[in-house]
Amino acid sequence: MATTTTARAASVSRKTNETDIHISLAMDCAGAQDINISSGIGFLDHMYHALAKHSGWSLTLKCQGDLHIDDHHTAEDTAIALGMAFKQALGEPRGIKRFGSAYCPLDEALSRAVVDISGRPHADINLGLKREMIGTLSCEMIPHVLESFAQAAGITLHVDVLKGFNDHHRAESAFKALAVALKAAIERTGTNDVPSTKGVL
Ligand SMILES: [Mn+2]
Repeated sequence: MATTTTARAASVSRKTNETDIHISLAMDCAGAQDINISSGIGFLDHMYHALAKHSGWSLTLKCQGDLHIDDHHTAEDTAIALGMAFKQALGEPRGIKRFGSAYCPLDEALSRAVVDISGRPHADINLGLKREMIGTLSCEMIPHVLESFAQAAGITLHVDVLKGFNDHHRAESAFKALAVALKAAIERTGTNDVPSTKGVL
């Protein structure tokens, strides 16, 4: 059976009374990536940029959020919309490796991410951040961003920061590990197989 090599891409718009988000995601862009992130929260942009860069994605993410209240809705809703875009771009999980894992260091910090494109959303996130904020992003929102992404993407995700003194490094190494793990999990096998004993994901 012929295998599909259709470019995996999606656009998502998500508007509520709290946020107005537009995302374009293309997954197979290594070597020609175009990344343009503007959430209104600098450190969140930095994390999404790292995620896109090390996943090999092109990603445009624009959010107009209610930052006059706080960072919560913007952080959560951008993660939900990105998860929706991921799921939509991937389409039926056929002909991919399904599992991916990675360790990424950033200087003294070290993170591990393990991904299963399972269709069963589950997130177990342990970042161990000590600060209240990094820039204008609440540290409590950083695991919530990863949980929200996993929920919307329909994936199983375990992220653990294993070492590190500096919270910026801890968070960034976590997003980089996630990126590398996702890149592995969505890698094409060259078959059209559904990677499950059930025959469906
Ligand atoms: Mn950094």
